[in-house]
Amino acid sequence: MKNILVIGATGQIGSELTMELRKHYGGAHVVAGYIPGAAPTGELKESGPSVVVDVTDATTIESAVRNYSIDAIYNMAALLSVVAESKPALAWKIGIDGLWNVLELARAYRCSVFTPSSIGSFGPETPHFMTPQDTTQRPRTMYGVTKVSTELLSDYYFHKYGVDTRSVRFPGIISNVTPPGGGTTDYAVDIYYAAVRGDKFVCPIKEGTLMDMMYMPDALHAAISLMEADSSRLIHRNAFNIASMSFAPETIYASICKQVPGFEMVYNVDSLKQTIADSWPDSMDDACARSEWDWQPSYNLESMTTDMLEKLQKKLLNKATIVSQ
Ligand code: AKB
Repeated sequence: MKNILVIGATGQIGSELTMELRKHYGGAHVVAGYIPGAAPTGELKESGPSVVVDVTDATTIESAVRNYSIDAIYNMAALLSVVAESKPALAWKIGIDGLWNVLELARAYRCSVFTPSSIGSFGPETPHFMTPQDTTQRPRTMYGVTKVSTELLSDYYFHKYGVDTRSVRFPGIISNVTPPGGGTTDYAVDIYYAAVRGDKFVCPIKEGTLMDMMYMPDALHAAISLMEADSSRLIHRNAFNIASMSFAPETIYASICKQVPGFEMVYNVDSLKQTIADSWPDSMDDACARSEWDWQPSYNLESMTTDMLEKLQKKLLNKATIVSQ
């Protein structure tokens, strides 16, 4: 059985990815790496080992890799797009210096590595409609610069040293478990919380702005199935376009209104978020992922909305009951 280390295991994607990996490989085989101050709690803590791993400190990664005989690393540590614009040096340190540490250890200990890229790796000169797998990237955000560098450095380690690196370009990820923080696509999560709480939603993104989005179960499935894919079929590696839905704010709002009549949304556009969103694809072409490793999403906007509203209603109701006791 494979032993896996998840770096950034208490973050938005890392927390759910760790639990999903534990379902596949067994709790004892999946180590949750977290930074001091963000220790796992609840099920994440109880269901398997956890250890302090700071991606910027190679010694902490190395001791986890040695102590747990790690074969595969999911490197989920990153700052999201908006926060990276206010802390560019830190975004580089975590995203690239951190990746360097991971790749060097993967080379020494023969681990495979998954480090996600993003729709943020594209820029204003990228073809926006059905963005091809291989095309102009040239992002103008620090987040995008780190993501393109991630793709290039990961491919470099594969070609030069034979390190088994693989990656996908995640769209905005929507989940009801751990909220995102500091991303451009966060509005598509926040809108569901507002609907379930009965609040009016103030949308920071302009009407008509299309972006690729994906429900968390599909994102987890993508990461795990790519890492399990037959390497002889992979023509690309870092990183595959993956897509399941693309929508603008008014479309997700309409989908929620079908189930929450009377829900209100107004616009108060955030200029930084809007500039970033405008530079990203409207929709990506994921034909290479479909043909090279059989990628296929399960959720569309309607089925995601039904599931999000149901899960959040339960979650927020439970919280309210605990607070009132
Ligand atoms: C962000 O908005 O920064 C992220 C992303 C699309 O990579 N969710």
